Amino acid sequence: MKKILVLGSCGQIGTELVLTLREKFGNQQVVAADLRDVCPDNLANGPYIKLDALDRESVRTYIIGEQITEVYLLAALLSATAEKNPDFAWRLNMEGLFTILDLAKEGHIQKIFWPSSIAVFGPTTPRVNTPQYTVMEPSTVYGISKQAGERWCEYYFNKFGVDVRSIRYPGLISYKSLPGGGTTDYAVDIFYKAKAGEQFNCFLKEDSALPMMFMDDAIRATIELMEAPKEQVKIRSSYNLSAISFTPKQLAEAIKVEIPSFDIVYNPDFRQAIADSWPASIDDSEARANWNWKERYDLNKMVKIMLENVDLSLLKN
Ligand code: NAD
Ligand code: AKB
Repeated sequence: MKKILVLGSCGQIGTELVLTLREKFGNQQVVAADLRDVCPDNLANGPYIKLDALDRESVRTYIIGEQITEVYLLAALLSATAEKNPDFAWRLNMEGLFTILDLAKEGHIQKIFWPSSIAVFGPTTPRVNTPQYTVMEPSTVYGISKQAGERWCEYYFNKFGVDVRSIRYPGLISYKSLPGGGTTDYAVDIFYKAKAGEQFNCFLKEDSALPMMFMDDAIRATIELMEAPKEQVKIRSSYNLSAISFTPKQLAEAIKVEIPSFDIVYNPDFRQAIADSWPASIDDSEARANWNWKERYDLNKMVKIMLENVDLSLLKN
């Protein structure tokens, strides 16, 4: 029987991933783990453990002792936060991965999910419809760590048969928890201001196009990839995945259809350079061909759902 550990479970992806995995496989089969002492209310329908991804011995003891079969490793520093603390970002983003890859190599874990990002691409990558295989010269510490992680995942698969699966997520948009320090966070923050009836001060330029995805699509893609028969998972570095691409101006216009008084101003900061180094859109034909990926949410559908559901009280926690 499956016993799943989601390490880094209290963040933007983990919160929704844990709940969806529990619906699918049973509450007791999915353990949420993060740095917090106490389980947050929204994950209280199943087991929670305080676990530091950097504490190799504790992670090993827990996974071996509890006979965990699958690990989703989400603990990381995202692009904007990582630029402020590059040494720690490199350490966090790499060491936890080796701990989990080694456990799988030793036969303690059957399957791993490790997320990569569009940040693996860089300023010399073709920006439009970025192919799966192309020039990759990331210019952020976050992107360098994700690219290195991809190489190690593929290496552990080829050399040791480790069943590791990965997606290069675009910017993810959701309302159940707040984003954790990325360059694409503006596309979530904007909804809180729109709903509060306040002006939004955007940290990217109005014409800065980036690949994005509604969280429901991202969670479904993650579980579809993890449940796909092994032979269909032909890429063991990480899959390009796409759904929507838009600029801040296009997003603001879609919000104005729902809230005509919505107002936005643009004051680009250090995150603009990060966005400029990333693709504007992604070619994900390999994911579509290998495991039948297809998105369900477009810009307008996503905007309507976000405006209906963003909860301003989340900002107070
Ligand atoms: P997040 O920052 O919202 O959540 C990360 C979680 O990890 C937090 O709850 C944090 O407390 C926890 N964590 C940090 N250090 C830890 C440690 N040492 N031990 C245990 N837990 C620790 O991030 P997210 O948006 O949920 O992203 C999860 C993963 O997906 C990351 O690897 C990120 O790079 C990747 N990703 C996210 C996006 C996105 O748009 N959200 C896009 C591309 C890739
Ligand atoms: C970030 O902006 O850092 C993340 C990502 C695209 O990896 N959302």
